[in-house]
Amino acid sequence: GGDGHDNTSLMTKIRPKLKRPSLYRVLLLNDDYTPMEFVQYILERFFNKSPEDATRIMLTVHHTGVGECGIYTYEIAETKVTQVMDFSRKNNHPLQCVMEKT
Ligand code: NFA
Repeated sequence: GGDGHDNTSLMTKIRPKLKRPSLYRVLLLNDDYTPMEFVQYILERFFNKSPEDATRIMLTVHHTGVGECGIYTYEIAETKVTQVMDFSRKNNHPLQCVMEKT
């Protein structure tokens, strides 16, 4: 039929209904043991931060308990969290990385 669900009738233009992807904030959480330099390295390696931004974000986490590393679509945010958690565990640091819907 030509009711818009198919492409069989003449003069039917399809406009795919595109939905914007939900966005997720990736956060680092403070702890008493992870070295500051390790957190800065994480921010540079996994979140492509400049050394200056990495220091600023690390200090925000240190002083407030939490800080934003970036905002991504679900799959990318999930990958970042896994990369940070795996790398921290491999280096015997308790650093926690989480994501939250914006
Ligand atoms: N609070 C940690 C320390 O004093 C540093 C840190 C910063 C840890 C940011 C985790 C996140 N060594």
